[in-house]
Amino acid sequence: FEGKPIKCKAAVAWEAGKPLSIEEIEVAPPKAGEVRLKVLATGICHTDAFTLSGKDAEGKFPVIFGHEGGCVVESVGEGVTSVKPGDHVVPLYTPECGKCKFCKSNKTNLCSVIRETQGQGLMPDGTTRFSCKGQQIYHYMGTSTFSEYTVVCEISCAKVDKSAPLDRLCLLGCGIPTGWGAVNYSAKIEEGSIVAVFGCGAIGLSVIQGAKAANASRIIAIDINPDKFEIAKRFGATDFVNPLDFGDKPIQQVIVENYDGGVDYSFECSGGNVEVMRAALECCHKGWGKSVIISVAASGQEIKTRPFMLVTGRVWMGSAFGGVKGRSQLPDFVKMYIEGKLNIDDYVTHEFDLADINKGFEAMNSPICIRPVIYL
Ligand code: AHE
Ligand code: ZN
Repeated sequence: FEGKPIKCKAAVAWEAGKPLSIEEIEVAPPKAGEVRLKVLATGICHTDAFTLSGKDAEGKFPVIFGHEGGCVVESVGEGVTSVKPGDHVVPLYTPECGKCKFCKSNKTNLCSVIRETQGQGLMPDGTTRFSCKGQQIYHYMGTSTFSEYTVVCEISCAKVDKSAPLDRLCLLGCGIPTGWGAVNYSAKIEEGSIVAVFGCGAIGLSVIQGAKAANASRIIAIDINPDKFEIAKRFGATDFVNPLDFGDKPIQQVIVENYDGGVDYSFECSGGNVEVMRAALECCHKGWGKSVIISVAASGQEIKTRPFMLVTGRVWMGSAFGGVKGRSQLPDFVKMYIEGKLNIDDYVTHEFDLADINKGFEAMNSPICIRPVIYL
């Protein structure tokens, strides 16, 4: 297991709020329980941009971002048995050790054995595998896919079918399972449900796909950008509501009035707007409506509602990575994709080479952008 360091290119974020810079970095060999991956393609998620902005309470710099990777195993550290060189892997920011209290519970996917060091940008032994110009570079979300090579834990590797293209499977690293799973694993909606989706980005569209797969009777796409409605329709939305069409009237009131008292389930995919989170809860039907918070709000933000909204039977919950236990369940998503039951291709609205990764971040601000895919 005496692997050698690899020199390669990576997009390094030296400090918050600055563009990424393409650097030659050194990637140390994987230690025990670790795997070194060649990254072929990666998506950019709003969470990468969010942490780059400096608003993430856990943000550390310098760092290599990226958590939607399509990868091939280059080498494995001591004791690694579940993957071997040449295997195709999607790295997981929510790992699955299979042994901890969380993994043993069927109520959660939040495996916690490496969560503390992962949040500090470190591998479990408290060090990093990346260096550049003599400086240590932090890992991000246990994945760091904006690099030609990365090192992740074995428990963070979802092995995937080699017959599906990695430049599409990379989107299974975050956006698609997060939305689809929130519907089918976290909320577990029933057939015939009326569903409201706040925000039609990659997460919202995945909620829409998931709700359609679950045979929801109405899927209401809510967005302040009407350009989103055509794509939402393609993914399965049946109704469209633009809050800007109703002046000062709170959108929750519009939904409650127009949908016979409100929706059975709402999913908040707004990109961290706490007012939208409130609206999503309050548009739920009295007695049973359930609202799922999915998006990430800036450090210091808080949600609120009248307690009466909960006393009268609404439920407020959240979901991370769609409640998906990655190593055991990501292969199901790959199967759905191969069988034509899960749309991934239509998410890819922009494509860039690593050298142009900052153009990918700029594209994220465009209303027609769902996901940029970066080729490494
Ligand atoms: N670090 C932030 C919170 C970030 C956060 O909530 N991350 C989501 C995934 S975002 C994917 O694009 C998540 O799943 N979190 C679960 C976890 O264990 O981090 C903060 O507020 O400190
Ligand atoms: Zn993400």
